[in-house]
Amino acid sequence: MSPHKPEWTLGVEDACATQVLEGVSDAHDGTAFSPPLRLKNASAPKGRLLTTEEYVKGVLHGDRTMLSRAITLVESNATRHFDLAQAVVQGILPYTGNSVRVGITGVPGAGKSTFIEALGTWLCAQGKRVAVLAVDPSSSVSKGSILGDKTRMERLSREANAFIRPSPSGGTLGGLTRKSRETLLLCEAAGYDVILVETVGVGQSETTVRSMVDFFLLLVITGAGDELQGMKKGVMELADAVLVNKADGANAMKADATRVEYERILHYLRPATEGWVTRAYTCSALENTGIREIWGVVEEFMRSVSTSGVLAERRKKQTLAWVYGMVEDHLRKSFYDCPAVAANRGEVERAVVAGELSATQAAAKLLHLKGQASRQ
Ligand SMILES: Nc1nc2c(ncn2[C@@H]2O[C@H](COP(=O)(O)OP(=O)(O)OP(=O)(O)O)[C@@H](O)[C@H]2O)c(=O)[nH]1
Ligand SMILES: [Mg+2]
Repeated sequence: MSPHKPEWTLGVEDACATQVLEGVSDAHDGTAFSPPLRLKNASAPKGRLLTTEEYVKGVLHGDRTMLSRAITLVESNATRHFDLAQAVVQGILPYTGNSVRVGITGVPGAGKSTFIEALGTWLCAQGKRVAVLAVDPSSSVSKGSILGDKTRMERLSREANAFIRPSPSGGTLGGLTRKSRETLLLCEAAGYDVILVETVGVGQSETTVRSMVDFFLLLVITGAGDELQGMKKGVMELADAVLVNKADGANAMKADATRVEYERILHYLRPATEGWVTRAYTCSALENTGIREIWGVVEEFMRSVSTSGVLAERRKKQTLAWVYGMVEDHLRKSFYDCPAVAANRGEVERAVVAGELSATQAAAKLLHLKGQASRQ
């Protein structure tokens, strides 16, 4: 694994805003972990782990290389990196909380990356610093979807005020959640005003991203007229805005009809955020229309929830949910990893299926085995 500049930087060495690093992939015990990434032009001492203070200072100075290194540390699955990473997160914590955190989801091909490129570039032109992260549970195979977005993030990746980081790869969704949250906090401490988190619209990753952002945007497209039937009601209930993308050319009218249809459905759904009405809009990420308007919606949302106290309450709840999420992950893992449980599971399962044991008795028996093992 080696750090590299993305090839879409077109050889513009100094103008490159992005050092794209691959996610960390290794065994959970850290045995296969590579040494910390060493970046070209790194301002920090090379070849060794830095001290907590060096990481914290580097991140707070907004040093992009140091930010990348701190993220790599947080993404490491090696136990020997864990304590240092946590000390760094602890150190930057007082400097977090000042950005607008926006999650963006949508089916593959909806135009999320193109939209992020358009929005991110526009925000940079407004003088904002923008970090783009991805949460992609499938990235252990694909090496992170953002890494594949060579053409679509080309402009943004050359912005001095942009920082793009692909999804960490490997590990469980729980592990991914922790890493993504901590990465978000690091970017915030490094002074990014807006954090855009892209996630593919499959399964649990939307819920994960919803639980770490302030504003959640659902990007949709027009289909053959049956697009709404395929849309899970659950995802729409997470959204603070629905944005119909690709409203351009011959598709513009259809996109507006789709928007009206979404508005109608949203009317019957529970809003994702107390005191906020989720509405549908159109845009064209390709032609750059509707981009500043949707940012206007985000700003209005932030004003409204900041004043009402809903934002503070949401962030508090998200942090607590994160704590208990980690507790549950740990409990689940320690249960399934318990040798006594593993040794007896097969027999208990057979007995339940054969009707010799009720499901309740079976659960009690396995938990008893776990309890006994923990006391030893
Ligand atoms: N006409 C039109 N095409 C668009 C627009 N936005 C994106 N596209 C095209 O749609 C395709 C998919 O865009 P992406 O940005 O890669 O979509 P994505 O949602 O990030 O896809 P995944 O990362 O695979 O989930 C590309 O060919 C884009 O050029 C738009 O506003 N109008
Ligand atoms: Mg994409």
